[in-house]
Amino acid sequence: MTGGKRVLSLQDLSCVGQCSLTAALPVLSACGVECCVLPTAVLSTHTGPEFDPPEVHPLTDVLPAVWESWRKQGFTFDALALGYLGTGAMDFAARVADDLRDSTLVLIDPAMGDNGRFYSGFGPDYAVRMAALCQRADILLPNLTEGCLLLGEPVPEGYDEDFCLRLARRLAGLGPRTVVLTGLDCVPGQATNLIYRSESGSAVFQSRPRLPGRFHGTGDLFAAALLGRLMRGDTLEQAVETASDFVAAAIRRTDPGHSYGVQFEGCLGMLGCEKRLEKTSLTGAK
Ligand code: PXL
Repeated sequence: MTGGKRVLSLQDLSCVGQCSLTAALPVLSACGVECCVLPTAVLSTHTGPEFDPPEVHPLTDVLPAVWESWRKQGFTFDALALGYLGTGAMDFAARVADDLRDSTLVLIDPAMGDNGRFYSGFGPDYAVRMAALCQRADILLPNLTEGCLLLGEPVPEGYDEDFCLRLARRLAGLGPRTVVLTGLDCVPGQATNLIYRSESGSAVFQSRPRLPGRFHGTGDLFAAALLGRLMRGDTLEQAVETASDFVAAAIRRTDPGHSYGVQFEGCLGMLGCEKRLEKTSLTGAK
């Protein structure tokens, strides 16, 4: 296999829900990146309150055979993205990250909670296992709730930039090279991301006006857009900025009556593929 960048997205397939794999696939494709998938479980919908409790079918027993088949064929990946896994896929995800470690960027979105709480079905034991997995991350991408849960700490109601910086430093202690804390509420009226690099101790805050409302799946969209843009050659700062622009545009585009996710589909063109196609048709190059 030759050509462009190829990533492996390892997370659940919520068949209806505009999250996890149904977000990663279109977003990475729009970035011009090949997205290979390993669904950890098939769910009828995501587990949010907008739906009935979902049908959940973990694929724990299937995953090792798929992985062995790929290993035999010598497949390689430029990046591995881990998201919502479920307890049945934690050990497998650790093994995949270990197998790929030398040549693959590992991005871990420790998807397990938001708004101060665990997602349905997860609890402190899951957070402890996720914290152990985080030592394998090049980039760790939690929201504030997940950051606190990973460290076994209460999620504060109000907090400032200093709190976020201390949280990022302690998350770096779990092992990742870079921590990107997302969707922070540390600057009044703004949604803020913090990029913290462990080696240099450097911290960059990026803020933009906070849009009203809470939306499901925005973390998954952000993670996929960030990774896609990195694969296209953006710096981390540029990639965080573009991922934020994309998610903000998708929220703005979402019909107020649409409750279970954001209608990001009309915003995919922002992610870069179109520009490349335009150039291709102008030059006639492949
Ligand atoms: O968007 C995160 C997510 C992914 N997958 C499933 C979920 C959730 C959040 O609730 O339930 C199945």
